[in-house]
Amino acid sequence: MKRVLTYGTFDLLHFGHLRLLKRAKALGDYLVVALSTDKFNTLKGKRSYYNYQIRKEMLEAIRYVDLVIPEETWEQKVSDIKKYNIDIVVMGSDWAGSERFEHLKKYCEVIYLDRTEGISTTQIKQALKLQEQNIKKAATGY
Ligand code: C2G
Repeated sequence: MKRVLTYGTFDLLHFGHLRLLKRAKALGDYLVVALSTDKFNTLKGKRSYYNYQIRKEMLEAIRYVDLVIPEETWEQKVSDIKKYNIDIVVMGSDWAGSERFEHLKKYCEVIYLDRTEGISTTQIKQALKLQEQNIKKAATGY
């Protein structure tokens, strides 16, 4: 029974997130997702559109996800690995080489999977804002 763990905010869930979760699960038999709480997001300098409960509900509906736990601090990763008997920590390649994950190699395997190009939560928010502006401009002329 290979147990996999990944971390993230997973706001405005999109196919980049899904492809990461699918590939992470394929590396083992059980996938734990440590989901950034709203408070921890503030620490990360992020403000999610959906709150923790909604983001947790959406992740729990994904067939690849077996358990969702809260990510509240940067420092909890080693205790997560021990508490959930994790064999592999998986993150997208934007985290490759980060000290926040490299030091975990003393406790388990750490694998970085290619990020899905052309999609991000930030991109979705920007596209929606632009669309809103274009609609307003078409309606009002400015
Ligand atoms: N991801 C991806 N492709 C994308 C967007 C995201 O593979 N187009 C991956 C990220 O690399 C990450 C996961 O999906 O592994 C979740 O992305 P975010 O919610 O943006 O996670 P992040 O804010 O990087 O949080 O302690 C670590 C942090 O909690 C990670």
